[in-house]
Amino acid sequence: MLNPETISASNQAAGDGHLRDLDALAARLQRQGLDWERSAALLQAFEVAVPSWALGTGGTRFGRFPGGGEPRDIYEKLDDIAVIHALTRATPRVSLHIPWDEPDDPGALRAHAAGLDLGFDAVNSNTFQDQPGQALSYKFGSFCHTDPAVRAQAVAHHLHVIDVGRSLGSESITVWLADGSSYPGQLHLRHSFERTLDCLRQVYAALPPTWRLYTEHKPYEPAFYATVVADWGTSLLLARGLGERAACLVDLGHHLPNTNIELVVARLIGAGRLGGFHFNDARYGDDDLNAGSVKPYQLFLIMNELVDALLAGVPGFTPSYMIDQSHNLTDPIEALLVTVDNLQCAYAKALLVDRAALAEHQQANDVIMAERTLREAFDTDVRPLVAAVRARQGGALDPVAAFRRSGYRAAVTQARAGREYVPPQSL
Ligand SMILES: [Mn+2]
Repeated sequence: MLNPETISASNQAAGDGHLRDLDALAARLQRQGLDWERSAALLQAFEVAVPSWALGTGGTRFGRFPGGGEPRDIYEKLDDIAVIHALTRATPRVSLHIPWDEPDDPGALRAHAAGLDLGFDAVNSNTFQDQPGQALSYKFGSFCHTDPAVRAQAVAHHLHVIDVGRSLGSESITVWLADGSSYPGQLHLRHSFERTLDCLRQVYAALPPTWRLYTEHKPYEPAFYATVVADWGTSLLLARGLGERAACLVDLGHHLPNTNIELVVARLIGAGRLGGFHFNDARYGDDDLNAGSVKPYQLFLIMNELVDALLAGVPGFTPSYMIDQSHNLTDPIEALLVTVDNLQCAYAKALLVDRAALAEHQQANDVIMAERTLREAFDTDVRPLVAAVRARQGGALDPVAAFRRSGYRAAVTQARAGREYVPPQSL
């Protein structure tokens, strides 16, 4: 656990400069007629789940370069997530992957999490790999497979994941399917979709009444020719084919270059089927970089759609926010702290958009002023506001600085010696 005195010492060190910056920002927002306290309250309500697979060093096909003190089991992963939550006050839930982080005793894990002030978000299934001792292979797909016995095995796995999630207190399941074909002719395109929908119907029928089911689209990889759930349109077809509690998850890295992701988000909100996000960033493909690191304006424009829907009270708008990243070069805890900060800053900027002015400019077709209204918010340095919101909940003004001051990494590097971390692939 992180010593709370570390956070206050770090905040003390940054205090003077922070207060001057905060005063300047408050004065600016007041001049603009923006409601500072309302924005702060909405920002404080922004929460994002941390995936259980992001706490160790990831890797690529070219290699993996592990750092010190990587968590060796799900209990140690929760310890690390508790540190992130203590510093940011914005990550109170864990998104668990089955079987990578399947607990032997879900009740014990749930109690351990509660002791750390953590709960559980969506549970994630895995039918994109074969597990030791598994009867049938997913080499040629799971839900889309031509063999009904493989499909039945994949459905049974999902029912098991729901069972585990139920004992942990989760209320949703995320299904990411690697199903698809790498060569033309390999799969019947229509039939493979129908088989997938049929399997998902069986999983949906087993959902506890309060649960939601999310499907995540991905244009390519590991299937290189035709992925069954290749795009948001297919994901929406699945949601509509299942029922009201099925919705679409948008992984920011799962789009082809130049895709207008904020438009995808707006469409899914309009359809009442935006389930949530896997936040990350990408320059080329599914890079799994820190959210907001490469395309911060895109992240802001996505957040702008989310805040617009929130403030408009769009019916059924209850998205679930999760991170999905791989950390190959950086300390995973620090990378996640940076991501949470980037998400909070983008969200804060979206909260500061003058929506009344924007609506007027749109109505009047004043293109220059409409775009300028968005840019005005994006160009505002909101870091003092974000830091203040964190600090008033007991978090750190500068989470990375506080983390480095804490000596946590050095301590766990000593404490966790002796058993090796087994890295998963990102979803
Ligand atoms: Mn994902």
